[in-house]
Amino acid sequence: RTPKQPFTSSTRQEDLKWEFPRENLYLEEALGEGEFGVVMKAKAKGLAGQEGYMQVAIKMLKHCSTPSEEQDLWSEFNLLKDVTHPNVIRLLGACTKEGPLYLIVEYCANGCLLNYLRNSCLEEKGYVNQHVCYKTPNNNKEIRQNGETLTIRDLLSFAWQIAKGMRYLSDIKLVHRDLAARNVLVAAGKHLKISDFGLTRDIYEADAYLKKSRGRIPVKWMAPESLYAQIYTTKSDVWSYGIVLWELVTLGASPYPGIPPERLYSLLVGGYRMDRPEHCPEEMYAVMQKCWKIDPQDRPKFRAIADILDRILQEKT
Ligand code: ACK
Repeated sequence: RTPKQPFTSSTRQEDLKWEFPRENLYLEEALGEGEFGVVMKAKAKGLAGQEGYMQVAIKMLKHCSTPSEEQDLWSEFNLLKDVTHPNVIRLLGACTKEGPLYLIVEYCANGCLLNYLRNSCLEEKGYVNQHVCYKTPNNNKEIRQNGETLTIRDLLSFAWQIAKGMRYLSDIKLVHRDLAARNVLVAAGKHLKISDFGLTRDIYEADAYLKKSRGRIPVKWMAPESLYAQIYTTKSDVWSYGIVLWELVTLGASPYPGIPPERLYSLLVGGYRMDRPEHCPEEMYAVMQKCWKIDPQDRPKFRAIADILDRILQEKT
């Protein structure tokens, strides 16, 4: 694997091995929209040597997207070509010729983790605790309907799967930069896949990536050094991972409820951290606290986090 090449036409030519005939894609409904992208459900005929039709998701740009957003989608394409891990979204092909860029990725039947959590209830000690269907400022439902009933073990397994996907990304020296429950997908069988690589940047040589300015900034998921100095490393991904753990145990609540984003940095530097949520196992809160150490070097590696969760899960069987 070589460092990511600058965006040139030659970068496009190598893409032929991923090329999939556009006419063999049958677009269905939109699954969702981001700031500049659209994700469509689709069927692909004869993809990856398979006979018949395969359910896939297609990532594409909106009509109003800018050249820089187009470049982000190309960069996501280039990164996804090199990633193969069961807990990271898999690229299946692309349409790069005679039309807009389409990235064909595996379809995750249960959508994004944030919505999935928000539609779920927590089963505790053998009964469904309807009131652990958290009331959050933007999700003020007391009892969720038609969702999953999850156990603490499910939540620990989710935490473990995300840690394994992140361990892999950090091993290949990729910094995600936008790790959050909204950017993790839930496939059948409660399998999680880390997604949304649009902002991911290669850190092959440099230890940190200084971001260029972009639109919406996910302040409440960001490490203090990212907020203050736009420094993004695997260690800032570890901070965000701690926030994802908090999202897991609150079934998708919004972090730092009631705190305006502009006050967050000074609170964090002053030592403020979110409390242990109700129903959060002590060991899981201990991991969160380690992820939120002010000095990035004091935060654990994803490898260590995955090992801790593996051990907790084994103890719970
Ligand atoms: O919760 P959702 O329906 O699941 O809302 C988001 C939306 O698109 C914007 O990201 C859905 N989505 C994105 N990628 C996929 C995929 N590969 N499979 C299924 N749903 C997806 C996501």
